Parts: sequence; structure tokens; C-alpha cells
Amino acid sequence: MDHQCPDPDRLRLRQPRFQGLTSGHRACAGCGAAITARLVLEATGPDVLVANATGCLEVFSTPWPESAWRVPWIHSLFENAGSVAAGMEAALKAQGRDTKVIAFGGDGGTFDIGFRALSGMLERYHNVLYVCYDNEAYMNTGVQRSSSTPHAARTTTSPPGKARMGKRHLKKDILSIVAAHHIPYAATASVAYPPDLRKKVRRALAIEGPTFLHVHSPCPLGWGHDGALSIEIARLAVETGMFPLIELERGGVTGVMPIRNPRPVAEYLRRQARFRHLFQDDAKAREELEHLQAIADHNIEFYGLTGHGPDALDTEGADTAHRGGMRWA
Ligand SMILES: Cc1ncc(C[n+]2csc(CCOP(=O)(O)OP(=O)(O)O)c2C)c(N)n1
Ligand code: SF4
Repeated sequence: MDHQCPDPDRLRLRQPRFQGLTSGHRACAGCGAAITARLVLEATGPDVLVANATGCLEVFSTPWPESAWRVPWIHSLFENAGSVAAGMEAALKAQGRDTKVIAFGGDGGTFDIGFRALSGMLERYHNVLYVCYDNEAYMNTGVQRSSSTPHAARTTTSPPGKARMGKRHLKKDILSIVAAHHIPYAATASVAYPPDLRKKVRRALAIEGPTFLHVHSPCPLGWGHDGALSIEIARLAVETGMFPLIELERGGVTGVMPIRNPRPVAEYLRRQARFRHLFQDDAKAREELEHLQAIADHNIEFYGLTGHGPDALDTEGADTAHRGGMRWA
């Protein structure tokens, strides 16, 4: 019999993955934040310490005296996960240990109130992977808008009405701001593409220095969709160009997930109640829909998302296509 030597990479991928965030926590069904934390820890394995900013992830995973975490875990304040993670890393370094520190923060804790702490951590070059699970609002306190909330989305503090169609301002481009700190690696990822997300975590862990992962994480409660649709919706965000999957090394784009046949933005928006007002028969609603389509078109053009490599639609969880930069194992 022809006996071929098995590919060690394939064998490794068939091993049961480390479940660092166990079941039994109290997240809503279909919560993207929970999926993000689980996928990140599947890639890190058990030898990590976690700092977790106040927010849904912290609240649903650690109702006293229980915890769903199977790694050492510290609850920071809403505003200082970056500082706490930096301190943990400095303490480990002083002990001569190279265990990696991971910080988790929501978009409110990252883009807004925790940004100062994050910026300091990046600039001082701490050996920390910071993961922002982006559910695009302050969910834990009742769906208030953040600087990550997309333009025209409904939140409790950006209700659509006569004067405006939901949030007036644009979603902050956090990745560019993070990249401006000259850190070695920053990337976007999505819960809809687990192999890509895990690979990006492994890349970040292999680097000595600050790294940043921005993960699009649907929230059924705040976005107004059935929890069973979370992955489909996250996938549409990528396929429409609303949430491009890219990698940056020292500020330069080195990888993108191509989308050969971009889908219309309306397909992504119409599945979520937070954009329902954009589908009424109204000139202002049509104008805002066009505006959102223009944002997606800009992303596609700016990052050159069409025309390179396999289409994310055809390749379940396609990896980003590299355009130079470091050579990855
Ligand atoms: C200084 C401070 N201000 C406000 C709060 C109340 N608070 C706790 S969690 C939260 C929202 C967190 O939003 P985000 O970081 O996006 O995480 P999510 O809840 O969406 O997971 C707020 C406003 C707080 N804990 N500390
Ligand atoms: S409110 Fe949203 S982010 Fe919070 S647990 Fe529910 S689905 Fe997750």
C-alpha cells in the first residue's frame, strides 16, 4: 500500500483546539464577542495572561463567583486595559518569563475611553497583543453609539428621526491610527473567517512587540438580528467592502482578503434592524444608502480588494493574500 507521510500542518489542525473560554457563560446566543474570545484563545493555547476591559465580554464571562476563562484573567477598568496589560507584561519580563499578554476591549473601551491607555502601550512598545472585539456600540450599558458605530446606524443615542438618519458621523478608522504608532503588526479579522482570524493571532504572537487585532463581532441585541444570522451578517460585511480584512506591517498594507464579486451594501444592511430606517421610501434614506455604498466602494478601491487571488466567497475562510512584508510560516 502506498503509505504517504501525513502533512504535519494538517495533523496539527485536526487536534482538538484549546477552549480558553468555555461554554456556560451568559452571552446572548450568537454573540460575536464570545466567538472572538473563543477563536483568539484557540490560537494562543493556554500559556497566556488576559487583561479584559469592562464591557459585555467581561460581564457575561465572569459573574461572581464564576468564570468561563481557563487562563489567568484580570478585569481592568473600562478605560485602562492597555495600561493593565502593559503592567502585566513588564512584571513578567522582570520575572524572566515570556508568557504573552493579551488584552481584550470592546470598541467603546478601545476607540474611545481606553484609547489613551492603548496608545501609551503601543508607543512604549510593550509585548502585548491587543484585541478589540468591535460590536460597534456600547452594548453592555444599553446600545449607546461609539466612535466605531457606522454612519447612519440607529443606537439609543443616535435615533433616526426628522433631523437625521441615525448616527451622523463616520466610523473611526482605528487601524490607521494604531498603525501610526509604527507597531510591527496590526490587522482586521472577522468571526466569519475563523482560520484567517486564528492565523492572524498566531502571527501576532510570533512577534516581539505590540500587535493589534480589530475583530468585527456582531451583536444580535444591538444590531437587531437573529443570533443565528451573526456569521452570515459578519460575512456580508466583508463581502460588501464594509469591513475589509487587511494586514499592516509597520504601517504598510501587506495583506488583504480579496473579494472578486463585491455584494451590494444593501444586502448587509437590510438584515439588521439598526439600519431599517434606510429602507423606507424617502429621498433622505436613499441618499444615506448611497453614502454607505460609497464608503464600501472606497474601501474596495483603496485597499485593492478586487482582482487578486481567490475570492472569499469561493474559499471558506480564505486567508489574506500577501503583498510582501514578513515571510510567514
Ligand atoms: C469610566 C467609566 N465610564 C462608564 C462606564 C460604564 N460602562 C461600562 S461598560 C460600558 C460600555 C462598554 O462598551 P464597549 O467597550 O463597546 O463594550 P461592549 O459592552 O459593547 O462589549 C460603559 C459605558 C464605566 N464602567 N467606566
Ligand atoms: S448584548 Fe451584544 S455583545 Fe453583549 S452579550 Fe449580547 S450579543 Fe454579546
